[in-house]
Amino acid sequence: MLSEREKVRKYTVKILLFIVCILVFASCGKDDSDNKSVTVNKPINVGFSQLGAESDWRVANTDSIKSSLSRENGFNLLFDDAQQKQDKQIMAIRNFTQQEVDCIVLAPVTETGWDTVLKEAKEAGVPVVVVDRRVDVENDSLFTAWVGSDFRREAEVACKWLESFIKAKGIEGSSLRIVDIQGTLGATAQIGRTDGLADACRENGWQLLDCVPADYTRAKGKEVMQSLLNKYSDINVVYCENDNEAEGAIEAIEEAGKKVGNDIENGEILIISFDAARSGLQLVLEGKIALDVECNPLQGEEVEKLVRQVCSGGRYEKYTYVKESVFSCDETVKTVMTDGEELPITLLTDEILAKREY
Ligand code: GYE
Repeated sequence: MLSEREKVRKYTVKILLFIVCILVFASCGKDDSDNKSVTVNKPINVGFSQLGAESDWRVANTDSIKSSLSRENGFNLLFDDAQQKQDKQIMAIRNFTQQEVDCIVLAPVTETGWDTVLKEAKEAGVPVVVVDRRVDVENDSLFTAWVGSDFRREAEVACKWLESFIKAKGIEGSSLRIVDIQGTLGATAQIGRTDGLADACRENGWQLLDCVPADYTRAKGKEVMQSLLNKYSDINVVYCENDNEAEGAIEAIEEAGKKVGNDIENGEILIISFDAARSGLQLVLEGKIALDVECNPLQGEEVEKLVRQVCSGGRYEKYTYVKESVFSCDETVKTVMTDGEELPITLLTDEILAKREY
């Protein structure tokens, strides 16, 4: 028989052992969950070099990418706005590389001049995802992937529409007197849109009076249009390489006492534009922009997907094109053929405009 003292001692030992076990288990559990939270919640560090904030398109593009690469989605985003200056972008990329981010996202202002800094990023093992415009580098392995639009195709769509439009109205191609208000020289969007128009003018016998850059801004678009109106008295088509330039050009035309619209046989000046941001679409609805070819800035989701795949060693496409459509205030042309496909021209309505996010 155990003595009372012996019994108490045994119980005490049992209780102590039980407490020790609980503590050991609890601390094991804690370590485990801490480790897990470190692996699962470790944010992906991304440096995003955006070229500027020159247009509604650009602002929408920045917002879209920022909201996809957000904290809630597991990213730690370093953002740099280069104010349309390539040297600022080069500095930003160097900084991101030195900080050893997991990935760099680059929206480049122009195509050339990236070889050295992209080599530095590559040597440091930092992948670079290019968005919107392209980089023209000696070796494509200097960037990991690209997502954006086919600017040359956008121009072809615009020109096919113009070709069909004047044909339907019985207007001679040779009577078109076109000016091109270009984007930032050397940007992929400018190159594609300018070249597409130049080729169409050559093929169709349209007169291309002048091409002048306006940096994709409303202020410059207005300034350039004012000087073009002083130089040429009989412009009947203005091809603006984005909506903000179109806004400025329309303002200049109206201030000069001229009218914008589709009736070029009766002296109206027909405006073609790109982007189809809300401000541009508003002008389409008012009949002031005849055709607005959409350029989709909502690239955040694609960029997020790419960055995740790149950082986790998953599979991804080197080039991804975003989806785009075309809007007009006029029903004359219902579709245009592009790349063997029939692309519908959407007649703009209040409902469509109301749903526009940017
Ligand atoms: O059309 C313009 C912007 O590169 C597609 O840049 C982009 C262009 C866009 O400033 O509005």
